[in-house]
Amino acid sequence: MQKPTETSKKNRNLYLALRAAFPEKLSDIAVETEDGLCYSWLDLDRASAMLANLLASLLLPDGARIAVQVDKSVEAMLLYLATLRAGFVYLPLNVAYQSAEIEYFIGNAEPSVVVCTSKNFGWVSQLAFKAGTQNVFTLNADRTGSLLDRAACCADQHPVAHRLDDDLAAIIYTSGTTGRSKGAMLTHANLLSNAEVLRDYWGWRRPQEGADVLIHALPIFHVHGLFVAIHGALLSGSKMLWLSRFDPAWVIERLPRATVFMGVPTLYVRLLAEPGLDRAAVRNMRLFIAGSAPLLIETFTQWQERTGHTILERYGMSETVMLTSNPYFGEQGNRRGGTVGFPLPGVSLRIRDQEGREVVVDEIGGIEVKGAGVFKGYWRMPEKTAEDFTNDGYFRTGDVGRIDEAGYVTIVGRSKDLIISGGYNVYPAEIEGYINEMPGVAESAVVGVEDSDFGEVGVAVLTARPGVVLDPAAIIASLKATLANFKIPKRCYVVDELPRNAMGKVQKNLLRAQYRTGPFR
Ligand code: MCA
Ligand code: AMP
Repeated sequence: MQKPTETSKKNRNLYLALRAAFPEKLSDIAVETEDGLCYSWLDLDRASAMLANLLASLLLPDGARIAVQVDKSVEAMLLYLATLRAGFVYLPLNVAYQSAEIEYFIGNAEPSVVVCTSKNFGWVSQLAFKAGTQNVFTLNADRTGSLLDRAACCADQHPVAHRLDDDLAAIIYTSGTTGRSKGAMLTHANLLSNAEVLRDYWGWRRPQEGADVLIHALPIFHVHGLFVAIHGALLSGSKMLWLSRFDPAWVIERLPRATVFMGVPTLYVRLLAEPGLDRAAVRNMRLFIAGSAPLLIETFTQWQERTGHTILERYGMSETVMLTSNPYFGEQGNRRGGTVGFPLPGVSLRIRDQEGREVVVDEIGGIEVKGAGVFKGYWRMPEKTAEDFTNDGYFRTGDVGRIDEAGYVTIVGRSKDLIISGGYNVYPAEIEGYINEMPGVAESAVVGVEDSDFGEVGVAVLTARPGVVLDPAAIIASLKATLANFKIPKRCYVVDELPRNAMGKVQKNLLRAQYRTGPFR
């Protein structure tokens, strides 16, 4: 066995790096909510210490997972920081998930602690106890619940747990093209290295350099809102104007006091629909960043015309954190609409064709990546992990793209059957699985079609068993009772048969073309 070197033994807990970046004046405001509630940097440190002490007092095993399905709140962010601090593994879950989805995540991840809202405590705790979880706490957006009650009795100092680069910090579940969701295991080094690269690449300003102010309007159970936004602000000591949900009017009201905004394309589309979005509103803004889904060139151009700002589009994944970005600093080049910019420092990105040959400039192929942000593997799925990596260690993203002469990467499609709706991923295979189980359904296909608000939305096309008359509205109602709301197809059609190719495979491209438009939601 290799003897650990001094560097490899150093405490590499991500929280240490975030904490070290807090401004000197800890009494300054770190987070301000839409209700005007303010948290100082000292508050963040003390409250996360109290929560970390609570977690530590539970005598959890090493590597214990802390599963959290709560509404967005500053306290939920503090719980994330506390989990890092105490050295456990954070497992955020979309609030829209319903019981079948939560049962799978809890069964698969076997968390030692589950935190849910009081409203869901009945069914979530039942699922958790059944799966062997010993501790279930509640946390509500109004700062009530057993988690904070218990933490209130804990000390507000906490020695940051010793963690190495390769130790897990978080598991982010991403759905699979076949079968159930996979938990992407992200380490302290994955998250910290990416956060440091983005801090420098996007020119985050330290308080002494004029201080950035971030409008945080994204959910905090996915990479974008939880890591890219929060780490960016904390690692530069920047204040966050915290919104519990995205409301375009709230954002516009805060723009004059802000310098940075991050959003999925739908947020930009909705902001453009507001008459209050003008040059005066954005006069102090430094940077608008978009990602998680393709930003339409129309949105990019309209934004430029209306605000005078050029949106910086970047590209990433739950498995890799951020991979590419358009430049911030002018000397690196222009921000080009329709592209996702250059591979970030430390990211090796290549494009290969189906035969595994690296393609030439402007030729299309599968995007493969390597770098410090690339995850450790899928939780308890070694075969799936092995399948998604090449022999020489590149991760196959499932995205299809090209690189132009100047080095800009453009994503032109996906080899994975995936719909990205308003920045959320929806896997047709999962929805089809549920529809196919419904009485009277012979088979189904779910396809993504263009949508002016969400970018893309799902449409379900299905056939009935002989002699059965299916009601599309009843199919949708039944899905709504089972699945997270953003996964529900916006339209549903019953047809005589699904188009197939010579191999018998459903031709989803034909369905996409045929059902591109239709009676709207
Ligand atoms: C809500 N609905 C949706 C979506 N959101 N339908 C399809 N796609 C969606 N994304 C539906 C609801 O089911 C409901 O339908 C109706 O729309 C209104 O719901 P509501 O909750 O009021 O919606 P909203 O509050 O307006 O939410 C829209 C939103 C939200 C703000 C765009 O979806 C959002 O915050 N998206 C951001 C997702 C995100 O952060 N992704 C980053 C992933 P009904 O009325 O029929 O019930 S991280 C990632 O992708 C990678 C790593 C990366 O690169 O960042
Ligand atoms: P997830 O890991 O579930 O958050 O989703 C990651 C996927 O989102 C990627 O594999 C891409 O398909 C997509 N994605 C992220 N950013 C962009 C972008 N700027 N443009 C196009 N697709 C994107």
